[in-house]
Amino acid sequence: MSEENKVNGNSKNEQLDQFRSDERDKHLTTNQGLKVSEDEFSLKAGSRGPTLMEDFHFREKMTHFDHERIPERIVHARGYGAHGEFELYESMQPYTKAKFLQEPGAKVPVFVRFSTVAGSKGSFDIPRDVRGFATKFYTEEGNFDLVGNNMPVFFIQDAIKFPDFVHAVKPEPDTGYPQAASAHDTFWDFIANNQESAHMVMWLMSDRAIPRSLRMMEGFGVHTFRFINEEGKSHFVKFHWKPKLGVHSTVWDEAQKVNGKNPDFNRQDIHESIENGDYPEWELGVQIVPEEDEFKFDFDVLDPTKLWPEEDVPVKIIGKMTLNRNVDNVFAETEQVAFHPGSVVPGIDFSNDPLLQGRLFSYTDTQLIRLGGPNFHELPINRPVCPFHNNQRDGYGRQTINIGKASYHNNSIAGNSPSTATVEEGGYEHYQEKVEGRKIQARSESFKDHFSQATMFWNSMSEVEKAHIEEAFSFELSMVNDKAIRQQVVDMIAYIDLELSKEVAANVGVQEPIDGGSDVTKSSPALSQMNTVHKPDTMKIAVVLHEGYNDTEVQTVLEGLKKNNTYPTVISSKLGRVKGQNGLEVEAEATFDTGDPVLFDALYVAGGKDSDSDFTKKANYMIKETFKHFKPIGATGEGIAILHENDIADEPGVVTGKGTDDFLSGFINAVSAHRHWNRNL
Ligand code: HDD
Repeated sequence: MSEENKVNGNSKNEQLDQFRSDERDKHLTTNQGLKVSEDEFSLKAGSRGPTLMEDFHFREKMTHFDHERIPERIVHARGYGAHGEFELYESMQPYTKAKFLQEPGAKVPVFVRFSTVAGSKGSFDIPRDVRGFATKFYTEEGNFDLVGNNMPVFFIQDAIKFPDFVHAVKPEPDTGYPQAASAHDTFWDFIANNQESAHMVMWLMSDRAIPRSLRMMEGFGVHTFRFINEEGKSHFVKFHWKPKLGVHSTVWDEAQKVNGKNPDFNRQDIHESIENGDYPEWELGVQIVPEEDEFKFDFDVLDPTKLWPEEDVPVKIIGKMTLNRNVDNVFAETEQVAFHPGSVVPGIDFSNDPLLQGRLFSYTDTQLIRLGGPNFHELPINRPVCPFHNNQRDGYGRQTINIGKASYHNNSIAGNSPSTATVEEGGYEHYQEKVEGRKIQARSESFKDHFSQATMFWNSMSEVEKAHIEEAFSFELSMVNDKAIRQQVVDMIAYIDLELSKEVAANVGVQEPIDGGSDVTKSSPALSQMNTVHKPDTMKIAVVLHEGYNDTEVQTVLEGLKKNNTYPTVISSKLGRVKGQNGLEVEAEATFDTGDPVLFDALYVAGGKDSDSDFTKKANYMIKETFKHFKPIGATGEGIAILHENDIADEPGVVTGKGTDDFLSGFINAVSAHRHWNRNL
């Protein structure tokens, strides 16, 4: 195990250490431990003869290789995982008896897996899609899995529709495309015919669906859960993750280009930030509603297509999660991790949300096929850090060697052990909710308003965000071949906002809706990304220069950028050392071919006295693309002349000057702002 992995007493890390294997400086052996003397040539009858069955090393190596793949997840196949810890700020003792939520300062190890939903494992990182945000807390009372998304609501209200929804969004069965995209007929046909999706579709068309970084998105438990305290009292609770860096997104044109230039953009971004020690952090927030207030809202708290506006039910920040260690092995950890919303600890319980109820079945079922049997809980990444004992036995891949005769309950030969625990001893007791009703397959009346919160979401958006939503609807529906589906969706949007539906109708070649409109005026400012945190930290800056640049200015700017915790990358016509006019040398780490502007958050053009027309042409491309995506641009020295060719020097977020402190602070301010939306484009 590498030294840096020996992090301060993290119990999960210590447990994983028993399973780590470092192959360096070791002999190559078979799986039976036999040292191998030849690994390049199979055993043959003569050097030009046939391979012999007897070659057990060849057979073992090949058989293992042939079985290296397991089924990818039906959804959330493309994931990125990392380890970290959760630290509690404030005791939740009045609300829950969960041990890891009692003592301020208490820490528990966590493992997080982020994911896209629709694409397969080898798809790209920034499709327009929901992101999974699944956290496993390894607590002393067992694993608690918070299996959430980066959007607080969902497409459907009842789990029975999940297979239908997923079939609709996946590549169409008769063609096998499109990959990782909702912009196709079956998805929108599903939406139009299952209008409970209206609110979630607004989120999906918003900038939230194309995050700049996994480190810059919120997470939500989505469903209403319960906190149960020591006295057995229940409160309804919703979970939130709030990123310390704020919520930031790409723009659609940029996202599409990133997917080609670097399909691993998001995973590389978070991997590198952890390696650099810029640990991503989120604060955990809870919204708490006493059980007595269940019916005080104009929506049903059990309906997963509804959120609790933060202005009505404040988010109480109770702790912080820090991701501080990348995985050692993606398959062993990120691929084999098995989440389950039903993994809870005493003090946390479920609500009757019919989507949650169905999920409680689905996750175990999927792991059985995906991980090949009932012993997936024994895989190192899935093991709780507390002991586990029961009478479950055998099955594929069993690792535990249970000793003794008794594997049943009740017994006398083992003194009736393992024994159940009383509630006082930490035994889990399901909340004794009183339930009455007829067995019925129906949607509750209280679940029937599909549009009010969709309109509230729309009302809460800034003009820029609204424009993006309109463009997203227009793009997606333009990809739908069947005009009738386009019409149906536009008619549906009319019930969210009539004006929006008219604009989209005009863009996608269908009739303006006649019916529709909404009288919902409520908005929730917390939903707009405009009201988020703005910091320069970890922003990636492309620094474009050529031989003969102004050494003093470039040096000041490069140092200043680093001091402000941004990541500058020098880009020039070719890799290697680039000389300034007074002999300073900086290393170009990317060329115009590899350092495309869509891969950076901002651009600084320093130019150079010796630059040629090819350099200027490429620098101009960098400027145009960066400008078009509303990102900050700075220029000093010869860079200013190149900038002037574009006639944008007076535009917002464009900073010029000498490489002095003034220029630097202006540029850093522009970088902090992230995007400058009020540009003349
Ligand atoms: Fe799910 C995976 C989140 C509804 C069935 N889901 C999965 C993952 C996340 C979510 C983050 C990836 C876990 C990982 O990284 O391994 N799912 C959600 C959220 C939902 C939701 C926030 C709605 C609020 N899911 C949902 C429903 C069902 C499923 C209604 C089925 C009834 N989800 C699955 C699954 C997956 C899964 C098929 C695929 C792989 C896995 O479970 O382990 O069982």
